[in-house]
Amino acid sequence: MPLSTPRIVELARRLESAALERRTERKLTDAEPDFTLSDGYEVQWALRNLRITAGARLSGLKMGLTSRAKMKQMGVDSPIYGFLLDEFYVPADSQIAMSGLIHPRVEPEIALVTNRDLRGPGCTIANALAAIDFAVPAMEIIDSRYTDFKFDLPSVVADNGSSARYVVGTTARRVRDLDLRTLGVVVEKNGEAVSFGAGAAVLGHPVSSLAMLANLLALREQIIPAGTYVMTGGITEAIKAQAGDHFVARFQDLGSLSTRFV
Ligand code: 0L1
Ligand code: MG
Repeated sequence: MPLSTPRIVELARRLESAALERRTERKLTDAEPDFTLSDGYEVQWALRNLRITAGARLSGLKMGLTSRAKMKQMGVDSPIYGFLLDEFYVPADSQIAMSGLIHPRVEPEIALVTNRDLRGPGCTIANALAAIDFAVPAMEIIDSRYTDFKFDLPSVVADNGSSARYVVGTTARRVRDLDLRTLGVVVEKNGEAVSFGAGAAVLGHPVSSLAMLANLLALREQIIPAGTYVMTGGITEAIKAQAGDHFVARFQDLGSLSTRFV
C-alpha cells in the first residue's frame, strides 16, 4: 500500500534535515520495509517542494546511475532521476566548502540544454537529439544522506540521487559538432589522473539519458520543458573528496573545469 501523504512529507523532512545539518540517516527502507520505488519518487518530489517553499529555485534535472561503473559501485541496477536547485550550483574553477557537506564524491558529466519541450512516453534518442543544441562539461558532487553511502534504489531516489552540488564549465559546443559517444574525459585529483572514460559509458550515448529522463517523467505526467539544463550522469565511478583536494575534469573537445574542496 502506498505511504500516506503525511508520512511521505515526514520522510522528506528527515532527508532535508540531514542535508542541512550535515549528518547521515539510515536508509528509508530500514524504517519502512515495504517502501517502493514509487514511494521513493513521492518523497523526492516532496523534498523538492519543501526546498522550493524554503526559497530555493529549480535550476535543472539530473540523471543518475546511468553507467555500469556507477551501478556496480553502488550495488543497484537501474538509472534514476533527480532535480537540481540554484543552491547546489558552483561556478567552474572556484571552491566548495566542506562545511556544507558530509562525505562528497565527484563525478564528471556531460550536461545538455534543451531548446524545446521534450516528452515521453516513447521519447527516442532521435527526438532527444532534435531537442538540444549545446553540450557543456560539468561535475556533479554527490553526497548521500545515508550512512556510508549505503542504500537501495527506493532510498536513493528519495534522497534525490545523492545530489548536493554541481559545477558547470564555460565551454558550450554544438552537439552536431561533437561525437558524444567517443568524447573522452580524464579526471585529475591533486594533479594525478585518477579516472578515465568516454560518453558511451552513459547508457551508450549521453543523449539516451535525456530520452530516458523524458520517459521516466512521463510516468508522472511531467515533461522536460524547453531551456532545461540536464546532467546526463557520471561517466566514471565517483571519486571521494576531502578538504584540500583539487579536482580537474579534462573533456575532449569541451575544455576543462576544476574545483577545490576547502
Ligand atoms: O548521480 C549519480 O549517478 C548518483 C546516483 C546516486 C547513487 C550514488 O550516490 O552514487
Ligand atoms: Mg551524477
